[in-house]
Amino acid sequence: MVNKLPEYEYRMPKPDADFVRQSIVYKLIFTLGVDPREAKHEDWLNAAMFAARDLMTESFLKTRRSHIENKKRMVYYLSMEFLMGRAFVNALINEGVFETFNEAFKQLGLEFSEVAEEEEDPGLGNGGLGRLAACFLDSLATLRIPAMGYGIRYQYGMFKQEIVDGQQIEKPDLWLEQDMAWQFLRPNKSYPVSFGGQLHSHGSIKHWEPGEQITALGYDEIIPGYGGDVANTLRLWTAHAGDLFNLAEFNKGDYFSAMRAQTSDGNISRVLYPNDSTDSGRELRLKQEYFLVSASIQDIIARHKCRFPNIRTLADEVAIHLNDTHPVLAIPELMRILLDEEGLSWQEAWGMSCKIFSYTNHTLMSEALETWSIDLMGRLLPRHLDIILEINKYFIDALRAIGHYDDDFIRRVSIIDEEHGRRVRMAWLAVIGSHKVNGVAKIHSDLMKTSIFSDFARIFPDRFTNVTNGVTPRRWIAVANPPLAAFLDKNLGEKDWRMHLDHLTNLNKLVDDKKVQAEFAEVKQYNKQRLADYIEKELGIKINPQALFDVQIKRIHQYKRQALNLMHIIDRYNKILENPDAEWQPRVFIFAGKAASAYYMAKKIIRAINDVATVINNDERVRDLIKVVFIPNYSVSLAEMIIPAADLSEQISLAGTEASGTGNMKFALNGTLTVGTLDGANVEILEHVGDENIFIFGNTVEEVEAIRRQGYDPISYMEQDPDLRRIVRQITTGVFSPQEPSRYSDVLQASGDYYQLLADFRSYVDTQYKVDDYYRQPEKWRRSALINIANMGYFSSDRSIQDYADGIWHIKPLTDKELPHDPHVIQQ
Ligand code: 26W
Repeated sequence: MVNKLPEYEYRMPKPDADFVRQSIVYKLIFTLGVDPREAKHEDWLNAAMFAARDLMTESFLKTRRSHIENKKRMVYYLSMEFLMGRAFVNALINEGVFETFNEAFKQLGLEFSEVAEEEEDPGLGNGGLGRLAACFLDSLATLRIPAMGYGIRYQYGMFKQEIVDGQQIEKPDLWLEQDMAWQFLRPNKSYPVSFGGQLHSHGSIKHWEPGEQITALGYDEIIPGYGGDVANTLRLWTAHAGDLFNLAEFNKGDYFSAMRAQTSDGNISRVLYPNDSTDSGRELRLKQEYFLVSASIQDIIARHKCRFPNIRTLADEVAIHLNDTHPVLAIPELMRILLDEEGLSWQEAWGMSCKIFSYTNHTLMSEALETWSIDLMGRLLPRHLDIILEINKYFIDALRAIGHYDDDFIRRVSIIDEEHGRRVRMAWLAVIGSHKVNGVAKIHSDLMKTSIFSDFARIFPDRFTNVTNGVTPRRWIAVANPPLAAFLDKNLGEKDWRMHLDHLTNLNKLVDDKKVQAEFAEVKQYNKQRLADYIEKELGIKINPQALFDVQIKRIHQYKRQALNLMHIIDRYNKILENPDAEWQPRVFIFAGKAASAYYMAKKIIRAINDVATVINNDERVRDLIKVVFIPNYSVSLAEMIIPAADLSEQISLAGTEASGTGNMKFALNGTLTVGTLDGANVEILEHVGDENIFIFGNTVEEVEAIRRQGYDPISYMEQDPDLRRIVRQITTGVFSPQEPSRYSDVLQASGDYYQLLADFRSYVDTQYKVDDYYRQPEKWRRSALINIANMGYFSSDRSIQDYADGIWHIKPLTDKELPHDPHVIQQ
């Protein structure tokens, strides 16, 4: 007689290659309805993703259940951006089934890498802030911290960049056309989000009668932790076209006009704002921010109510983290629900709210600080504006009661800026409404307290803290650089560095070992060849894989100073032509990055890079001593290919402008030496690797400030430096744009050299010659590269997350005991 299975049990065969192969074929036929004989690579990928998802689903459901059953305190990470990159290979590695899938693909006669390449790269973020959120999700799951991410499922992510005639062209990113394998639609996770309408007061009781309403629908993405025990959730909200509903017209009985109301600005979750560091102040963006926040806070409260009887314990059970100010409306939204729907008093609600929220600042640049006009806020969110004004009133009353703050001070710290046409300062709201505010690198957190938040640091000295950023070694070594992972496994004699990156310090003992150095050189060479092949195939440019690969990949922005890099290239070009017989170190200069579509200067920089590349790459006298390559459409997957191949990492922002940087960490972790200023996390990288193993140049923050105080005079640097004069003359007179000589005639005047390129030029170029000398001593170079890797343990995002969990969220991981032992899915 056959044993009957308990009702809820599913017997999952052991996932060996044979089973995985069958599972892939099963998914292909029965889930996707594709005949294996006709299947294309993308069909196989889709089928394999469904097969892989099955393997993760058990830990995903187990994790959820253990959060509920053990009543774990949870942290919710709210972010307008999650730059996840491709999911498939990362999931296989974290789940421990990468080899098995490889074998299954072999059995199917498929080349694994070719199929994996088919995956679209979901670009739901702009740059550093979005990628940090993705690294953090990986670490939260790996550290088994009870956590959930909340974001927006944009229909169009970051635009695709094409380069036409040297210039950036933006094309829509249709990432959703591909597949749904990785996300579960949750039709029961839907919430109404309201806008507009009227605010009625009955004494102190407020009643908001919204004008329109849309529905936020949740999609859950599985975030597998490394090791396979725990998988967390990233919940992304979407608003379907047609969901905008005009309540007033509906109430008048006019069903058809109400349905038609999906008008002017269309669907709220349609598109990611491709803006990095400028607040564009558009109404749709404010709507998106509120859409994220309202759905998430409603969900958080619903989840709390599932587990606990009383809303008054909310602050004991949840922490909510604000990734920059973009989701800061979460504060008035929570207040609104606690006051208007739960009936709490202001004091109770505010006390809880401050305990619940914490906020990370990611930039000091004033143009990135979000403000919204009171008019717009009042029209779109009348009740929230009312609450913000109330928060401000309580805050200012309390300051006045203390007595020693003058009117000017109070004007400066007021949430309402009265000087630029009455605007709500979102960063002020974030600071006042959070119990902790952190910067993302030591220098940035210090500057935060002396610059933008100096007044608040006086009022709340204990509120400000630092958590230096980090990156996940799973994606940035294990996925991006398999040969380096194998090298580390072998030479460290363990695989645990993936979870305990500080184990890399053991490599310090081996940095003088010539055999180890040679093995590392082989890894680097392999990656350089791979990139060279890509560049030749995609761009038709042949580069020398023995040359020094000098790489600057990041958003194009004036403060990041891609133009300084370009000036060095031009100087080197001039010097080679002047002195062709000197011993020149061949270099390939590689750039990649997107410019915000409305950022004129950034687009001009891209064009200038491509113009200079055309002239130099085609000048036979250069004899391949310099090649300049701009790789289009920078993305997480491109970074995964470029970073392992780099010899030199350009981190050359003006001191005081780059909050942290995380690319700098990814490069060093992959054995790339940095040339950089004392800015952001470069300062801490220097502390960890030692000054012989990094090339630091340029003015310090103090020097930059002193120069500004005295009145910066770029012309004086040109007067002292004939090389610099020549470069500026060449650019502005059209040496690199002969078809249009005036193309760059305005660049110096237009910017006034705000980011002090000319002040740092000499120091930069001198340092670059030191780089050449060092590179010509391969043993020394490799030793330094290994020292860089060995001392990157601190820059694991696991360490950052541990810092947040201990110092800000006060949250504990799931223990072995807390993972449920009665799974429905029985592994056979
Ligand atoms: C309102 C538009 C807008 C959009 C994005 C303003 C500002 C932003 C971000 C703050 C820009 C950003 O990504 N900042 C980067 O955050 C990284 C993670 O902390 C840091 O490593 C980078 O230095 C910082 O530029």
